[in-house]
Amino acid sequence: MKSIEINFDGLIGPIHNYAGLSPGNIASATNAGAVSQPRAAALQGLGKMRKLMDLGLVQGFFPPPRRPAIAALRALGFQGKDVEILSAAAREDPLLFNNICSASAMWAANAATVIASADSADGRVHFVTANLATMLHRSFEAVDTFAMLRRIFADESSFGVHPALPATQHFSDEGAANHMRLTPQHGTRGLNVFIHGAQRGSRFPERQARRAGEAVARLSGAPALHMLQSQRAIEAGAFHNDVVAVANEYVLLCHAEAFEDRDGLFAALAEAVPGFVPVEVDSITLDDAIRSYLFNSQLVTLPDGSMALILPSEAREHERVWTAVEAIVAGNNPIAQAIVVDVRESMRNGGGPACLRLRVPVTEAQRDAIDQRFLLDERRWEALCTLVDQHWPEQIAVSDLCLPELWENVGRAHDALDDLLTRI
Ligand code: SUG
Repeated sequence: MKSIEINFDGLIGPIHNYAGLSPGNIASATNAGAVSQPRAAALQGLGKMRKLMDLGLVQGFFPPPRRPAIAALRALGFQGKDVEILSAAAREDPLLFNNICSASAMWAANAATVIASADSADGRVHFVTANLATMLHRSFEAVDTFAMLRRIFADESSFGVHPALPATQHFSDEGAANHMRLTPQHGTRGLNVFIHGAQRGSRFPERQARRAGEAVARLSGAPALHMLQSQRAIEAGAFHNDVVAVANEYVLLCHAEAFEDRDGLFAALAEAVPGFVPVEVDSITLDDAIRSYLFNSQLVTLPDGSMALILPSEAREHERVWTAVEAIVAGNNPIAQAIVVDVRESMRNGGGPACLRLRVPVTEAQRDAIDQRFLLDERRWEALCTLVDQHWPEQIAVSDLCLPELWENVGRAHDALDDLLTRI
């Protein structure tokens, strides 16, 4: 059966800001306290979506959850009207307050792990919502993400949407950012590779537990391989595997130091995946990889069967990295083009092109079963651009987060989005 992959990008929310909430994510720490540009950020994200549509790919989007996350504050005992709750939290616990103001749901690669129907035991596409248990600000996403996935993928004969695993270190789960599916082609049974961390005394948190991948494989019945991320990569700032590796169908593009047991992984893939092509890069350092986000590219199959790498502009501006990109494109592998996109506002929080999207492999029938409002065509894309232009704030400083005027503006932007979703 013909299958395609749909990229669902997180629409960057109106409260996008730089509060420096992710230790181990070097861009987030470096830009802490900078002034953000939510409108430009969301338009950059929409520009990337448009580029993929223009390449002939099917593109979806996820609406941002409402922020500040007042429901999370209510669950923590804050009471009263919305504005009273926000004022009390901002006054009594500024750190918690910044955490409930994050627009981090934009990084849809962390929303869930997706198992293709060709791999699952019951022939449905499975989504296991990520608990994002390691970072407080990200842990608030799971409840909204689960509800959103149930809404968009509501057809239970096509899709199985699972709630998050228990939100503890034992099962800490950052979703598809630590999952790679290797297969001869999208519609064929593949091997699901789950990359995890471990408690190794690293200077940065190891955010993915092996047990999370094991649970996802059990819940979906998918053939799975569990491999350890290299400690050096984590210590260099690769807080998710998708900062040092990306796979598409039978191709794995990765940094030479991405995995603890590189030889074991390559041998297993050569055996399990007919036609497996590794494209390993050793001409740049891990530090180069993390600064440029070369491996946080989207690797996509174009309608003519060739592959394209969708890279952040930071990779184009880095001399050694761009030389490596030119060698990849000229090399003996299916990657035929390198296409540069500007997602700088997201990059400054450590989110490149691949972080901003969740890949959903579907058959034609499954594609039709998706809530069509969330699949973009020209008209919907234009409508989202107009919405952002009219309602997203131009700038936010971290100190603005506690201003009632900002809460009102952001609330109106979310109301306008909800209204658009009833008409789109
Ligand atoms: O979880 N940044 C995100 C970036 C996620 C990137 N995703 C993937 N690699 N798939 C994170 O660290 C920064 C938010 C702040 O500091 O305000 C943040 O959450």
